[in-house]
Amino acid sequence: MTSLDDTSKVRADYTAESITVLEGLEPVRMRPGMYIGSTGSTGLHHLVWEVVDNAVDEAMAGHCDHIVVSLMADGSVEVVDNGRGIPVDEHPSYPGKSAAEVVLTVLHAGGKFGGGGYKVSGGLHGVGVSVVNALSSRLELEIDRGGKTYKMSFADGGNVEKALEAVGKSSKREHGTTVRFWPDGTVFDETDFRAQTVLERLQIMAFLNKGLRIDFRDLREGKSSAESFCYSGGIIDFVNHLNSSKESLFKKVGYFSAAEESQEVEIAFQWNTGYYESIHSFANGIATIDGGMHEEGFKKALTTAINKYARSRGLLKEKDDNLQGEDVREGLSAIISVRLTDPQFEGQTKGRLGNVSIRSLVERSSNERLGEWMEENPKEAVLITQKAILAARSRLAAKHARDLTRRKSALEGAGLPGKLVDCSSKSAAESEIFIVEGNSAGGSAKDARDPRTQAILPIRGKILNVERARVDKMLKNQEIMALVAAIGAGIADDFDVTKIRYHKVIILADADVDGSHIRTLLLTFFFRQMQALVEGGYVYVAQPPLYSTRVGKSKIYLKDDAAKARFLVDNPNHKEEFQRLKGLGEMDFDELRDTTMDATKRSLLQISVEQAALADEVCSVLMGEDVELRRRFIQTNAKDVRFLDI
Ligand code: 0RA
Repeated sequence: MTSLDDTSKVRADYTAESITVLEGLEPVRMRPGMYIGSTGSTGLHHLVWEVVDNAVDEAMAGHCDHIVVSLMADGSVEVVDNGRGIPVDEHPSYPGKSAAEVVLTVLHAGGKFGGGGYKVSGGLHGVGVSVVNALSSRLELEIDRGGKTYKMSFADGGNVEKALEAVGKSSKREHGTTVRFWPDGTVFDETDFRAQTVLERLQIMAFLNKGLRIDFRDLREGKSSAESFCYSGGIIDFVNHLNSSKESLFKKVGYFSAAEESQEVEIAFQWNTGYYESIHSFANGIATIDGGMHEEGFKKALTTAINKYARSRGLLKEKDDNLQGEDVREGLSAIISVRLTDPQFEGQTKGRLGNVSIRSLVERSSNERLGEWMEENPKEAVLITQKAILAARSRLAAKHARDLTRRKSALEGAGLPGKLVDCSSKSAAESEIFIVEGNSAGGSAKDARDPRTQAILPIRGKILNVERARVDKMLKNQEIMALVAAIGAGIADDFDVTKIRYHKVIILADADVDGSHIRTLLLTFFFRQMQALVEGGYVYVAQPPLYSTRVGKSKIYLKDDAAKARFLVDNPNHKEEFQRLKGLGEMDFDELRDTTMDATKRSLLQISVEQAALADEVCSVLMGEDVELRRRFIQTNAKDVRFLDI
């Protein structure tokens, strides 16, 4: 029984005279949201997707290889394809009406009527071109089929203005359809199309339909632009595109496809050296941003396949735990594209594919083909497995470190780093920790402190470059771990600012270039791993003075050159020499106390998020992975390549 018969059956069932039977396209105009989601910008663009999907359906059926989408100067949109052309003969169920008229004026008549032809079609958008007609103030149709060109036009939401007529011999193309529509300004909140939105979708359509050329033209006033998308590699090109700004783990992109009677799957995958996973999945060309059964099937199979490989090659030993999904997907870029007859889009935003049958197909085929692929590409397989093993180690190390910092309840003082000279106060609000560069400075700081409220943590040398290191490495670094344990509030996602043991975390480093380097690294670390600490205003930089001089019997300290100049203006007869204080380590403990640590005399700089972010940026550029960025930065700042001057 066809859907058209269904409609008449439902109508025959209506008995109550109070029920108004909606005719033709009326329901669409009454409740546009039901058909295209909204009458805002998203709904407006749905009109384009609908027509393009119909053309792409022709391509999927193997009858079309070129689509041109134009945003016209008069506000209309034109979609030209070289598919079979909408049938023009009389429709069997609608005596006297052409099939084209039925497709454009009967709901759900879409591409599916006539029994044959379409295996699958864009589910969500597959409401039919008649919906586009219903929501347009005007629609023009031109069909080339059987050597002839036919024309037809509609006005005001799908009323036939000019019946279908043959206007001559086909000259421009052998066969195909041109739909041009003017979105109805009385239906939509706005009728301005956004070129970028259209472009992005067309590019994805081109990636998902290997070999299909899709041209885009923006012919609106002042906006002229044109793009052409065609990918001979299909989703393999898509994966390369995703990875283009990253460093791939190996050149090859993995690919396989599988099909059953009413559903098919196509998957391309590659790994990069990064730590994020980016899997994009589609069902009938529609993005499933919340994943669903197809993604589940692939993920499960991938984890199984890599574990199996790792065991069979002895890369994972008997005593080792299995690799987890997140381990094997670290750095993975993949496209999963499925086509099926009756896609079920679920969830609040309809972004999840719910068909259980597709999970089975994807999982079965992935199990088989991923295993084969790894056998055939041993170099790549080993690289992937090693990366996954590293990821697993990193995950375990991170968990271990988090557990450790969690367990070591700060106030008990258990597990505090040996190098920490803690204060006796248990009140975080009045406690301070000085992170001091170098052991000798640490020594004088210990003598100079107020033992009740001031703690000292000496750190040695340059701490690890947190930008380049991965979490597990960072957590193995003694200086970092001492810092994390001393502050006592965890790290990264686990960082809990309410648990910090000191309300002032003070960086105490020399005023020279090395000191500035240490400050930049520490601030970067705080910005990245303890952001709430910076946001809460708990991070400070101590400012030891640059100069000292004698006035009578007492010694006075001057913060910087400006302070020295001011002093000389105020004391024109000052004859004593100025001493430039070199390093913290060279100061006596009382000197350090009076200038830098004594809360009544010192000057502290409270670090803002902006300053920390800047440190992070300087760090990223100077020490990050992007060699090119670093080269450019150094070239453009050649006069003054220094670390952040805080
Ligand atoms: C109904 C049946 C067939 C194709 C189409 C509609 C069709 C619709 C659109 C909309 C834009 N471009 C289109 N191209 C085709 C099947 C035709 C056949 O079996 O020959």
